[in-house]
Amino acid sequence: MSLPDTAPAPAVSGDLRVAVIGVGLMGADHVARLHQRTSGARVVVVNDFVAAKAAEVAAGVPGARAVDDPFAAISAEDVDAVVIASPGPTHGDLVLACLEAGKPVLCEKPLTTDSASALAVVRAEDELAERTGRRLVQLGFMRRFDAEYVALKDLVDSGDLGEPLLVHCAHRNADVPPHFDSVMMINDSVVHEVDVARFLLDEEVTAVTALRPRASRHAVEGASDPMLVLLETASGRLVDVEIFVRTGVAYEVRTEVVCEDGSATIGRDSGLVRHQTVAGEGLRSERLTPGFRERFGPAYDTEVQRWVDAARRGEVDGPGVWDGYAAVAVCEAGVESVRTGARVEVRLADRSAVGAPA
Ligand code: ISE
Repeated sequence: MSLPDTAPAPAVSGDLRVAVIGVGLMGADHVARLHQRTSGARVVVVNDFVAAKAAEVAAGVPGARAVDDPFAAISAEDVDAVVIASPGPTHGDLVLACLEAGKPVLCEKPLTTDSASALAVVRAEDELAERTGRRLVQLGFMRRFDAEYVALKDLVDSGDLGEPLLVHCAHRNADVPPHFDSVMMINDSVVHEVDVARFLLDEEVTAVTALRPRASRHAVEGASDPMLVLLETASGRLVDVEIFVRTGVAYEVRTEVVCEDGSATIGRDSGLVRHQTVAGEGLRSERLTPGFRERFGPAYDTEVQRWVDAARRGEVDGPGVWDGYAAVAVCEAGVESVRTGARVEVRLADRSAVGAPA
């Protein structure tokens, strides 16, 4: 691949003109978000491997057009920046195309589907940053923009609770599609806790053990649902993740950090608490969040707005290419642990050897 010799156009004075690649659930959400709730941006190009879907989404956004080829969408002259929300296996090549075109990109997870190709993207962006002084890739780890996670991170960083020692996470979905197996439970779901662990603790995950207890009768054939995934960090902290994707209840994402002088929890859904007598029994109830788009809707809005603002300034303001690579490498170890039942060490490249962040 050939990267641009000169610095990519650093700042955009008018609206950031965005191409959205992949308009399934998440991509269509991003189109609506950019169109309705984001300032300083407009969607000009929409692409999907189902051409009719792209045409339908584009038709709902004045000034947007559908483009059949994702690479043509990226290189289009009137496109300043790109959102990638297509299936994971397409991400690596699309991100490389954005680097080649010198365009900022917000890529949904995963960066790529294996650590070797993810590292190649890290190297490509490092090389570009060295020559142009500019980074272009942001990963869609939206929890870093969620008000509760930000408050938790601020508290941990403040040192008020002392050193963090353990993190307990629960990640439960009411239901997922039939093809969602144990591998997807790691790559699509636990990947968020991997990023949360790295975000909250500011260190790398070095080993993963996936424990497969008795499966729920709702688990699909061959899948281990629920699982307990244990992450070890470089300084010896432990993060346990309960992943349970067919609870039949609601979307429950809770994180508790246990520190030397106290602990803190988020994700309790503590909104309106209702007291009522039903069938002669006094009940107290709270509404549980139905799904991740409801739970993290405001976080996605903040993420995209900050991405747009930063891209217009010629900067990246969020998790970058290394965070994407580290998450892929940890999940790769996690998948190996699911398959072998063994504790698997994460084979992470040396950050300094591939160049520090600009
Ligand atoms: C989904 O792909 C997501 O990214 C959600 O944030 C996560 O909670 C869910 O488990 C995944 O299936």
